[in-house]
Amino acid sequence: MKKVLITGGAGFIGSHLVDYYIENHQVFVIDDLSMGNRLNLPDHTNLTFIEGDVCDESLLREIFTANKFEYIFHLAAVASVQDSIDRPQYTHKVNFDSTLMMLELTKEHQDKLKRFVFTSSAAVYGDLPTLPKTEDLAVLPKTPYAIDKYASERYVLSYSNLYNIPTSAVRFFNVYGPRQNPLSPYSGVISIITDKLKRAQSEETEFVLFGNGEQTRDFINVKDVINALVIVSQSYDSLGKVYNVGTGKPVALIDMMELYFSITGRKLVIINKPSRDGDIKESYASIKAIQNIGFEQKVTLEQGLEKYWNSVL
Ligand code: NAD
Ligand code: UD2
Repeated sequence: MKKVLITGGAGFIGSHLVDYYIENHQVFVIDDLSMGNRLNLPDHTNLTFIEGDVCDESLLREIFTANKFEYIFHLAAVASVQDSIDRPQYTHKVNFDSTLMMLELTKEHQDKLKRFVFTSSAAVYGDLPTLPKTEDLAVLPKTPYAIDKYASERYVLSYSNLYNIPTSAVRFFNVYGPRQNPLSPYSGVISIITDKLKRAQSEETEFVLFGNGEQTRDFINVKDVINALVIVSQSYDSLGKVYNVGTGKPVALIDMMELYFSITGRKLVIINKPSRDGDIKESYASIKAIQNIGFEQKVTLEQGLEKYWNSVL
């Protein structure tokens, strides 16, 4: 059976990728469970779960020596921007050093490799005003998280050109769906709202709205994200390239909230506060490049919110 390695596979997006591969592949997950959860993973004979740190070179070397992977998806990261601002040295190790180390190991063990895919972020664009964001725009990474994502992404793509290793990268916009951890104030806004709506049945529940709610985001359902990852990993054209992963449609935060309230039949008490420092007013992706290799959005925001809500009831 073909082997797939998914770092960060016990997390939100990684666990959905595990679900995609698990029936027909031998799936290896390495995750230190700092944010992920063992319960996100299926109980399946095709799964090998390794609780460990992606910065642990001897552990990674052992895994690469014992297995020849067809696909490697490097998702493990400290995904919180605020955490990267609070602990830049630590997050640099996880968000950058681990990528370079994995690339070197991949170089030594690439016999069966079809693709190494790195998950970068729309954060690399910073707050430059040009919209929509196209992959060839100037970038302005402004936080340790964004800087490490951009540097990792460049290394990953350069390994394709310099050493002929099959690599690609993706820049996720605002991903939402089941299993996104809502516990940090910097968790995805849809996971925070979902968590609060659940509680709103029995008690009046407050939601702090930063800014006037007119800020836009490109919310993409995790199912579409998995589809995008699979397409990028299988396309020949995507070798050595980076792709935006979004829907191409800006949605105002307040409109998303109204839609969610009407789907659930519940409301939250909105507490208005000033915008967060550095909050981006408008953000959405150009998805022409990924559409050209076969991607199309399948889950509308309405369908995605409905499914998410049903999954938590
Ligand atoms: P997540 O936090 O749910 O998943 C990341 C996983 O990595 C977690 O399970 C965590 O336990 C694990 N991890 C962290 N440090 C580790 C370490 N040192 N060793 C091993 N495992 C470690 O986040 P997610 O939303 O699923 O994000 C997946 C990837 O996508 C990340 O690289 C993130 O930066 C990127 N991304 C996500 C979004 C989004 O909207 N969710 C947007 C842009 C980019
Ligand atoms: C996303 C990423 C972040 C970074 C950034 C780069 C997520 C979870 N975050 O931040 O990692 O890549 O893009 O631009 O993917 N909001 C509220 N109340 C809350 C929480 C959020 O009003 O309780 C607002 C928030 O101020 C923002 C919007 O909701 O205007 C979306 O917030 P988010 O944290 O989900 O995502 P974003 O785009 O700020």
